Amino acid sequence: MTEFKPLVFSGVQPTGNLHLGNYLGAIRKFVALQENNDCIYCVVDLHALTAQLVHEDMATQIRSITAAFLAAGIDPKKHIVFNQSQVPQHAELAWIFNCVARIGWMNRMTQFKDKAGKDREQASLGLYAYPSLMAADILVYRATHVPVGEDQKQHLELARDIAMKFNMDFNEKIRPTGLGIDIKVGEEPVHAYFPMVEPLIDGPAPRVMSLKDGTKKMSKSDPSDLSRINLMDDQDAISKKIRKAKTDPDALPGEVDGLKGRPEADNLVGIFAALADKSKADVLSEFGGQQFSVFKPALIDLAVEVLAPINAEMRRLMEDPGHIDAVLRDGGERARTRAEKTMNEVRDIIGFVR
Ligand code: AQP
Repeated sequence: MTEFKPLVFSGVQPTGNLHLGNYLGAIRKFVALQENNDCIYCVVDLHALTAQLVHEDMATQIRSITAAFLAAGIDPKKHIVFNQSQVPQHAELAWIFNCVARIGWMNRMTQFKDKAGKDREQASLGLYAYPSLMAADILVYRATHVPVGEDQKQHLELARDIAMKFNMDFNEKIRPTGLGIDIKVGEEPVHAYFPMVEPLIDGPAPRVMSLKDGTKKMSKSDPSDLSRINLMDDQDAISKKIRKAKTDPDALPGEVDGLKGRPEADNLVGIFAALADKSKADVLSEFGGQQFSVFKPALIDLAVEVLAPINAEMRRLMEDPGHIDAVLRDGGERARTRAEKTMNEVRDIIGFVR
């Protein structure tokens, strides 16, 4: 093998209503990538237990994320769509990665610090180990490319560190199997079993911010529903949230530089640009000099135009949970076959008897 076969993997947690940030930062990229790549998209339900153990209706949450994938245009026949708990190999590889990753690496993860908050002693062990399970999600398929929002960049760097340490530590055991590819780490030749994953973060909206505070990420767990546009929001809700979105008193600038120090204006222009598939400069050449009283109604029209068909299709799909479950079961079976192949190779590399 001269190089790893390109494979796209990404996941979304079933932890609440999907929002515009999830859509623009992740799901829309998933859809675009399926044109020219082999793709695996996962509803990461094991991750959903890390911040909150008991969920009122986990099954509906899983189905709703799946419905969003399908409604946005992901093809579950050409690619693989499944929920993580149907493939136990993710958790098995995560255990091995828990033994590869170093405590010092985990201590640097900013998402753990943000999510655990002040009362870190009360956070679950799962929340702390979350990035190790995420590395396993990707590497159990030896995936090479991972489309994510900017908030996941640090976790992907950790996945690369884990892959590299595994490759180096087991190098003498991997080499005779011929299962990897030869790479150089500095001057040292390494026969790498796991690829160095490439994050795909670019795009017009790698980090969509809260509608109430342009310095905070738009997030499912923000207590204020007015902070985000949910994919299930109807036209009235979208319109109300954009009308109430925080802004400043100035008119929009004519150039992108003029957005500096104006986080809310920057965010709304970025959302417009992403929804319209344009650059921020294009949006400002149209709206520069205009007040928000002119810009916001145009943004409402655009958001409704893009999101209404997805919203309608999600609602239609959610009326047939049997169909969604069948998609997940079929995807789970196909994912399991691939993951078990990797795990057999990993078990052999480590030297487990099987
Ligand atoms: N605000 C955002 N802008 C751009 N991309 C985003 N993503 C999340 N928020 C934004 C991307 O969406 C994908 C799925 O995210 P996730 O549900 O697995 O976890 P998350 O990043 O923790 O998302 P949330 O919405 O902020 O959830 P909570 O509140 O539960 O933490 C990822 O690719 C993510 O980068």
